[in-house]
Amino acid sequence: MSTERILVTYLTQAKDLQKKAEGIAVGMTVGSWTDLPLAKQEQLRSYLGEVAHIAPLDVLETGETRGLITISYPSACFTPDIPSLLTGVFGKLSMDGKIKLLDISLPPAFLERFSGPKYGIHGVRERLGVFDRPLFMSIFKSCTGLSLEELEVQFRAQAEGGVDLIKDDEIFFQDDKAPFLTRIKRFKEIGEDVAQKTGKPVLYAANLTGPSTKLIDKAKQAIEAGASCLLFNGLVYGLDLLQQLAEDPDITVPIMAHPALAGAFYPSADYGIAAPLLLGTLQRLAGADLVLFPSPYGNVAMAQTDASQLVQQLISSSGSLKPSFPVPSAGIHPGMVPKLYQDFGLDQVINAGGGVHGHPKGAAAGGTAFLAAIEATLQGKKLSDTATEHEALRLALDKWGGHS
Ligand code: 1AE
Repeated sequence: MSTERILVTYLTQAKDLQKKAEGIAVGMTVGSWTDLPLAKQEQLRSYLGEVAHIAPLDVLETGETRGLITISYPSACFTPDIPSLLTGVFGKLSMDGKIKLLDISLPPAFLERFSGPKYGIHGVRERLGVFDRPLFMSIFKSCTGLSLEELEVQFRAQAEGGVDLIKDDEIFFQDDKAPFLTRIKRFKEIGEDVAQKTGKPVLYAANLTGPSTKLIDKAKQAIEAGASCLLFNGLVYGLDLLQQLAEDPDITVPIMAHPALAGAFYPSADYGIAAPLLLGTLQRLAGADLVLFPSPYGNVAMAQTDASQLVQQLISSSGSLKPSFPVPSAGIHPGMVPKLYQDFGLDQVINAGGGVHGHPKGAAAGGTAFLAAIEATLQGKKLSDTATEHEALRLALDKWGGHS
C-alpha cells in the first residue's frame, strides 16, 4: 500500500483553526478516531488524514480567525480519478460553512496514474505546423437556427481569415438543420479547400453534446467524419468523462475544454473551488489539450492573479503530464493582443467570437486583423503603427480600441 500523501489546501475561518483542521483531517478520512478501540485505530492508521500546516491570515469581527489550512491525506484513500479526489477532499466538506478548496498537490506515484493530455501544446502545434507565435482561434457565433448552408458560409469566412482553429459555440446543440456529422464533413471539405489557397490547415473543434452514455461513441463518429478537434463542456458533464475521452486510444484528436459553469464554483472569496485548481490543475489532469478561461480584461473577466496561476498550472512541469494550451477568452478583440502576449507569452491560443464576427468588414477581415496584431506584437511594433498599413487592423482598433 502506498504511503504517499496528497496535500490539500483550504481557505476557511473558525474560532480555532487547529481544531477545525483536525476535524477535517479525521472526518474526511477515517471518520472518527479517539472513539475507536485501539486495535481498530492501528488498522485504520494508514488511512488517517493529518494536519500538515496552518497559516492564520487575519482575525475577523466575529472573533473567528481566517486562514489557510493544509491537510495531508494518504493517497491510499483514493482511486486515480477526479470524482474520488474531489469527493474525498471536498465532498461533504464543501457544505460545511465558509470553506474554499484552493489547491491539491499530488505525489509523483499518484500523478503517474493519470495520462493527462494526449497531445498537449506541442501536439496541437505539430498538427498546425505553427511553432513561433501564439495561435488564434475563431468561435462560431449566432449559429443556432442557421441552415447548414449558412453555417458553411460562416465557416468559410472564418477559415479565409487565416485562423488556426475554429470552434463551435459551446451553446450550439442544434442537430436538425445542420446535423452533427454532416456539418463536420462539410467543414472538413471547406477547410481543405481554403487551405489550398492559404497554404495552412485549420482545425475544427466540434461541440460534443448529448446524453453522456453516448458521448464516447459520438466522439469517435465525429473523428471518423473528419473532426480535427473536440470541444467539451467538461464541468457540466463531469471531469471523469473528460478523462475517459482523453484516455481512449481511439480518440485521436485534441480535446478542448470549455469552462461553462465554472462561475458557479470559483468567484466567491469564501466558497467553492479556486479557478487555478478547477480550470488549471484539474482540467490538465483530466486530459484537456486546450483549456479555455476568461481573460482578465474581457467581458467576463477573471482576476489577474487567478488567471496567471491558472496558466502556470497548465504549463508548468507536472510529472510526465504534457502541458495544456491556455486559451484566454471572452470579449477579446485585436487591441488586447499586446496585453495578452505580455501576460501569457508565446504558448497561448488567443480566442475570439464577437471580436471576429463584429469586424466592420466581416469575419474574414476579423481573423486577418487578429493575425496582423499578433505578428506586430511579436515584432515589438505598436499596433497603431502597423494599422496605418493594414486596413483590417485599423478598422478593428477604430471599433474596439487599442490604438495607443
Ligand atoms: C470563457 C469562454 C468564452 C467563450 O466561449 C465565448 O464564446 C466567447 O465569445 P466572445 O469572444 O466573447 O464573443
